[in-house]
Order: sequence, then structure tokens, then C-alpha cells
Amino acid sequence: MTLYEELKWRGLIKDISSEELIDKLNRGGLTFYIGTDPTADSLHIGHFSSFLIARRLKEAGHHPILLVGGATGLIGDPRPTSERPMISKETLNHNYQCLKEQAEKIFARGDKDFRVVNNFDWTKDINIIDFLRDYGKYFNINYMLDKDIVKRRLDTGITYAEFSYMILQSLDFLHLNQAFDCTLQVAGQDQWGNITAGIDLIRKKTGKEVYGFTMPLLTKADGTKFGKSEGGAIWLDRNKTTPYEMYQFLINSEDEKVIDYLKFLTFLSVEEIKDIEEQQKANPESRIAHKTLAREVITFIHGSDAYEEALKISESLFKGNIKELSSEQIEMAFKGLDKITINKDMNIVDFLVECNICSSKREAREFVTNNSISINGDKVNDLEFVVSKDKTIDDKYLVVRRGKKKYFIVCYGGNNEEER
Ligand code: 485
Repeated sequence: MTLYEELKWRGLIKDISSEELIDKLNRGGLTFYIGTDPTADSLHIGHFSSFLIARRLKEAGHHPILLVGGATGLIGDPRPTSERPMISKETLNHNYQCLKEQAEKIFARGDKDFRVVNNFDWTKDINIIDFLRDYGKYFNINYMLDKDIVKRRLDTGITYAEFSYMILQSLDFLHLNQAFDCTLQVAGQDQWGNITAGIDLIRKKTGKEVYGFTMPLLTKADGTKFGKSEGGAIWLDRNKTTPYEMYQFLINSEDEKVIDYLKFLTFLSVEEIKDIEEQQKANPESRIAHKTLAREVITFIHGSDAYEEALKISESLFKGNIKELSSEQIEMAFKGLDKITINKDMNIVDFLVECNICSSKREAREFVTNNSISINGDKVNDLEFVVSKDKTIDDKYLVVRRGKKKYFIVCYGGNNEEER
């Protein structure tokens, strides 16, 4: 299988600027770039799915440049819906630093052949007259109005700033072409207009032919964007989305999409993925495809220790072995839950009411005698049971389960001696 055939098989090719590129991709040796704007302080899994192409092409013998848009981020790539709110320069700087570090850590991995660049460096000193003469003169207004994204914004309106965005991205491509002989730009499918604008600018200014291709948007079975959970985006920063949350997200991938995700998001070979597909078909309950997806993606982003920890939390919760977990792991596992604080030992019935786990003493007694309450994985069915600090994990947490699924985290904050 050639590189291009493999990219096709993985579902990574949407639009391609010319057929000539196929041969060039298969031969290796191209310098290419992919860019992102620092609109937030972390990349998310959508960026991950696009940026992975950098490593794939690198491993096939091409030379990647990752661009973080310190300049373009100050303007904002037009969205189909409405104008973007302007981000302050301070926030943008902060975001830029965060994204640069993430891109270096996750994708470049100390590889010297991975260049990380900032378009602010070559844009900041261009004055307005030179901008209009050197670049503006090459952009016909009719051409710009014909771009899909501009057409979609004509009804709601688009400012001159966002309208000019395509010129900025085009001059990046020109700059990278001149500075590093970069001849290919890659991105998600929404970037097609910006990529072709750059190709056209370079052709007009230098007579050179450069290339671009886009990747399809990764979607869920219903066609909506992949990468959103109930709690919002799946971030690559573990302080925003813990490896355990990422594990939950991936392990719950839809059955009909999980093989597509393996192709798109992992470096497993064609044979390995076909093999997993067969095993999954033969034995769907094994969820081997989902488990492999979670293992590959989390190990790539956070490393194998983080993956092992996410797996351990998940298995301990599944088996009810809460006591195997540390307080940090409990925090990770129940990040979204409000913590209830108590500060003295209590009889179980009082405890359940005090913590709003049950609405009345009568209900609390019912739950206890029905075997529906467990604390740190142990069933509590004795109405005389006393909840005390020595039952906490790391002197801190009680994980209370009511019924099959409902969890409550109680934080033991009190000092027993004083209370008595
Ligand atoms: O020279 C460039 C300057 C900026 C950009 C690219 C080249 C960023 C680009 N305009 C953009 O907005 N990218 C999106 C972002 O930053 O979030 C997303 C794309 C997605 C994929 C991803 O970046 O919407 O398709 O390319 C990496």
C-alpha cells in the first residue's frame, strides 16, 4: 500500500489540490505545515485528530512544521455563524505559550525535525502600506467573495478584519515556502478556502506550484462533530480533561464508528486494525476495539502511566473496589460531582439524610435494609452502622453509592476529638 492509499484507507483525505501531489506524497521529502490559532489555552481532541497527520507524514519521510498563530489568533478565522469575540493580547499570549508547549510535547516529542513556528514573528513588522501593496494587490475582491466561508457570512455580516484573515494565512504559506521550502499545507476540511488562497498567492507571486490537502471532519454516527462530551470539549490538557475522563469518552465510542476512529486516531497498522475489526465482530462483548482505541490515544497523548491509571480507576469502579484507589484517583474519577462535607461521626441513617443522599430517615432506612447503600465499595445494611473517619480513604473521602449508579462523594473535614 502506498502512503496515499493508506491515507485514503484511513479516511484522511477530503480535498486535494492536484493529482500531482499523490506522487509527491508517496515519494517523501516534502516540507509541509499545519496550523492552529491559540483561541484557547489547550488543544482539544479535534486538533489532535488533525495534528496527528504531522506525525504520520513525518514517519513517511516528510518534514513537518507546526504553526501556532500568534498573529492570526488576534484576528480570528471567520466561522460560518457569526463574528468571533476579540481575544485580548494578554490572553492570546498566554494561550500561545500553552499551545506551543503542548504541540512540542505531544507531537514534536523532542524531534529536531519538527519545527514549531509563530506567524507573529513575520507578521508583526509588516506595515499597512506594504501589506496592501505586497499582498492586498494579489487578492481580487470577487475571488474573496467567492470563498465559501465569506458567502456564508454575507447575510449575517462579516467585518473587514475577519474578511482579511485569508490573506494572513496565505502570506504564512508564502513565508514558509520562501524560508523553508514548504510546499504543502494540510488541515481539516474547513480550511480548504484558506489553503487554496495560499496556493494561488504563491503561484501569482513566484510562479511556483505548491500543494494542499484537507482531512474530513471526524464525526459521530449522527453526523455531528466528534469530540464533545456532556461536560464539553475533550481537552489535551490533563487538568482540563483527566486521562480517566478521556478514557471514559473513548471507551464509550459508538460501535459503528469505533473502527473508523482506530483508523483516524491511531498508528496501528492496516493489518492490526483489520485484525481488531474481526475480533470485535466475532466477540462484540470483549469491546476490544474500544479498549484498544482508549489505550492507543491516551498513551500517545499522556503516556503509558496515565493510561494505566485511567484503566485502573475504571476497573476499580466497575468491580466496586473503591478502596484500591487513592484520594487523587477518587478526585479524578468523580471530578464532576459536588463534594459533600461532614465533620463528625454519624449513624448511617442520619448520615444519609444529612448528606442529602436520602430525603428522609424513612427513605434512608429503606435503602439500607434493601442493600442499596455501599460505602467505599462495602455494602452497609446494618441500621446501627456508624460512619466515622477511620472508614475514609486517605483520611478524606467516603464514596457512597446509592442503588446501581448514583455516586456521592463525602469529604470528611471534621476533627473528631473536638466534636465529642
Ligand atoms: O497559516 C495558518 C494560520 C492559522 C491557521 C492555519 C494556518 C489556523 C486555521 N486558520 C484554523 O482556524 N484552524 C482551526 C483551529 O486553529 O482551531 C482548526 C481547523 C481544523 C484543523 C485544526 O485547526 O478548523 O480543520 O485544521 C488543526
